[in-house]
Amino acid sequence: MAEYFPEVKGIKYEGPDSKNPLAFKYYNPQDVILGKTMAQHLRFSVCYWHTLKNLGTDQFGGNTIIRKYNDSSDPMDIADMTLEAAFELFTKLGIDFWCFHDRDIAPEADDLAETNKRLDKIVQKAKKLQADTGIKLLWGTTNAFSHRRFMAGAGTNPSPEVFAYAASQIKKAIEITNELGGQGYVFWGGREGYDTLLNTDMKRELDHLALLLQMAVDYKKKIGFKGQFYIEPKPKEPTKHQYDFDAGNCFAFLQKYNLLDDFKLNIESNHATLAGHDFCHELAFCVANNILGSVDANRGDLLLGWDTDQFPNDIYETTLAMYIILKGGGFTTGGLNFDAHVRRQSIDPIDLFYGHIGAMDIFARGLKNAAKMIEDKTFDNAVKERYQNWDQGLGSKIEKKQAGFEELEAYILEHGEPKLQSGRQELLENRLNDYI
Ligand code: XLS
Ligand code: NI
Ligand code: NI
Repeated sequence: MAEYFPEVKGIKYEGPDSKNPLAFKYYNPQDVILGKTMAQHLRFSVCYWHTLKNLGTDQFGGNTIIRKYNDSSDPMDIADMTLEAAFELFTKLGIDFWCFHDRDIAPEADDLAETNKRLDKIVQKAKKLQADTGIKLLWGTTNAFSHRRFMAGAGTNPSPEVFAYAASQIKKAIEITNELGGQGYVFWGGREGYDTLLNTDMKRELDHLALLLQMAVDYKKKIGFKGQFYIEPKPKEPTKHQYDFDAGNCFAFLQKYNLLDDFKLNIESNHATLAGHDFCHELAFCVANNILGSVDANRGDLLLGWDTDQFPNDIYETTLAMYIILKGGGFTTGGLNFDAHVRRQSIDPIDLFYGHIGAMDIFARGLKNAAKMIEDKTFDNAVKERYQNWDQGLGSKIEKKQAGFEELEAYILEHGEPKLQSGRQELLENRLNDYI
C-alpha cells in the first residue's frame, strides 16, 4: 500500500516538557485515571467526512486542499486510496475509532443498486483494515442531505418517494454499520427542517420523521444490530429551522413519539452554541435526563455565526465537559468524535495531525482536571450544601409529596421570610481556575 503521510511516523506521548509538535504532551493512552485508561475514557474517533474528504471549500470559493489520495479520474480508485490513507492516519495518530457517512466512503453511482454494490466493495476493504489494525467503528450514518433529491429533507420531505429513498439509504447504512461492528448509528437532521412556513406542514413533517425513525428501530431489531441509535441536535443550517433544534427539543420529540427507549443523543459542541447554549449545558441536560450517548467534539468561532467545526482547544470547556461526562458515568458505546476540519489555509497533510494532536491533548488535560475535581469533591460538596435543606424537614416533605399548597402556606405564615444563602459563584469560579 502507498504511504500517504510519510512525514509522520507514529505520534507518541512525550510528556508536558516536550517541544515536539508531533508528540502528545498530555494524552498518554495507557495512563490510568479513576480506574480506567485515558484511551478507555476518551474513546477518540476520527471523522471521515472532514478529515479525509474536506478540501477547503467554503461559500465563497472552491477547493484549496490537494490530497494525493484524490489523484485519479476513477471515483472508486479515489475511494480505495482514501480508505487506505484513512487507516494510515488513524494508526499514526493512535486513535481507536472512526465514523463515516455512507457517501463519504463510496461515491454514489447512477442508481441505488449500483451505489450499494460500490458500498459493499469498500465495506469489505474497511472490514479487513479494521481487522488488521484493531481500529473500530464508533458509529456510521447516512448522508441524506447532499444530493438534490433531498433538497426538501429526507424523512420530512413532502414527497413520499423521497421518503422511500431515504429509508432505503438508511436501511443500507445500518446494514453496513452492523457489518463493520459499529457501536452506534447517528441520525443528524440533515435538511429535516424548513426554510419557510408558507410551504410547510410542520405537524405532518414531524409525524413523518418519527415514522422514519420507528422504521429504523424496527429494522435494527430485525437484523440484530446491537449498536446504539443517536440523534444529533442542531438548531439551524442548512435549513432556517432544524427540527432537532437542541437536546431539550429532541428529548420532547423522543418522548412524544415513544422513541426514548431506542435513542440517546450525540451532542456537538458547535451545534450547542448555534442553539444559544453552551456545550456543557447540552451535556448536563442529557445527563440529567439519561440521554447522553456520544459527543461530536469541536468548537465554533465566537464571531462567526455558523458551524465552523474547528478542532477543540479550550481547556475550560474540555475540563467542565469531562467533569459532566464522568459524573454522568462516562462513555459506554459513545466517544469523542472530532467532527472538525482544518481551516481552508491549512493545506498540508501534516495540518491534519496538528489538529488532532491538539484536540486529543486538550481533552486529556480536561480529563485529568476533571478527575481531580471529582476526587476533591470541591464542587460536589458545594452543590450538596446548596441543596441540603431538601434532605430534611420542609424540603424533604415537599419532595416526598407530603405537603401541598395549604401546608406550605401555613409554614410560611408561621416562619415568615425565607433565609437566603449566597450562590458563591465567584468563589467557585476561582476554585475551578485552581484546576486548570
Ligand atoms: C453537521 C453534522 C454532521 C453529523 C453527521 O453539521 O455535525 O457532520 O455529525 O451527519
Ligand atoms: Ni456532527
Ligand atoms: Ni457541525
